Amino acid sequence: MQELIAPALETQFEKDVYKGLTDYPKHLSSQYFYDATGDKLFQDIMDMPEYYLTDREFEILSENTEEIAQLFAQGNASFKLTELGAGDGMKTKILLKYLSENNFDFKYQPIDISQNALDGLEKSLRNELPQVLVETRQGTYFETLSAINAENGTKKVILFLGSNIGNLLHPQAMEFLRNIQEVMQKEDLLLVGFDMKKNPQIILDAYNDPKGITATFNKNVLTRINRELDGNFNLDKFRHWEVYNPESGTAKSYLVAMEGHTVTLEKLDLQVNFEAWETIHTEISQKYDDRTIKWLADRAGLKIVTEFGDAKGQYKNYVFRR
Ligand code: AVI
Repeated sequence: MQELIAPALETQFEKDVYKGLTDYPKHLSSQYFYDATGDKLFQDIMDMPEYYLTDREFEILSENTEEIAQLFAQGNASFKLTELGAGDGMKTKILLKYLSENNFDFKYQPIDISQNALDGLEKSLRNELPQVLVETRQGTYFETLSAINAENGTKKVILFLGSNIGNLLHPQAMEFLRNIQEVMQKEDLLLVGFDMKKNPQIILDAYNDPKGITATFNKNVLTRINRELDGNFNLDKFRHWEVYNPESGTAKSYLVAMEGHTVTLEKLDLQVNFEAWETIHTEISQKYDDRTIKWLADRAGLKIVTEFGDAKGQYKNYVFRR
């Protein structure tokens, strides 16, 4: 039996897990994949040959570094480069290196939900690019919008790379872009990485690798619940399952219960029943086409400045202004 009276839930994590596991169908947010283990697993995913997204964006930023840098600095001597969901900053370092070697006047503000990722990034930048001024900030995208706006008067260039926007449903993505648009001034720019629709098999393979790294990443949310909420999820009782709808462009990740069983989360005073084959929806990874990007931008009040694509036409970086 599921507990019907909600106990006092303190953190957002507790509230979201409680809601997600008492809703039908069940769901958990992919933002909770990212603890120290999740960060490492995502690094491993980015290194997998099947996960083409990282290489494609790396290619775009490497091939167009000078043009992008000139665009950032246009009309202004100095700017603040804010990166939402910076992670390990691996691709951003291409831009940071060029900007610092060519004496552009800028400050780098990486924002990430994971303090662990930010610490690693700050340390690596101190070693690799010590002349870059870095000011990290921990928080969710929505929490940190105020940080973007902190220094009025300085040109803002906002980066949202790695197809992170794809982890938001269209209404959330629209709201998110609109919130950014609202803190942008006329000369500010927003550079966003979009994973484009393509052969559906390529997409499925990227989220369903044979070594099971993505499966472990998906299940990490259960490990985290076990650790932080005194849970007793048995990971072997769940299977990672990926579906991709080529019409909507939505890839969805699920954890499927392989047998009926009950899980207890002591900290939430909650027992969760799973029927055999019941699902927990954990992530969406949206794929785009130009038409959908234009539609999103219009609704968010953003204008397209330019776009950059990779040679295979698999991925695009769009630049927007308000
Ligand atoms: C972070 N994000 C853009 C990744 C994606 O492609 O949706 C997370 C990921 N999930 C499974 N593999 C990678």
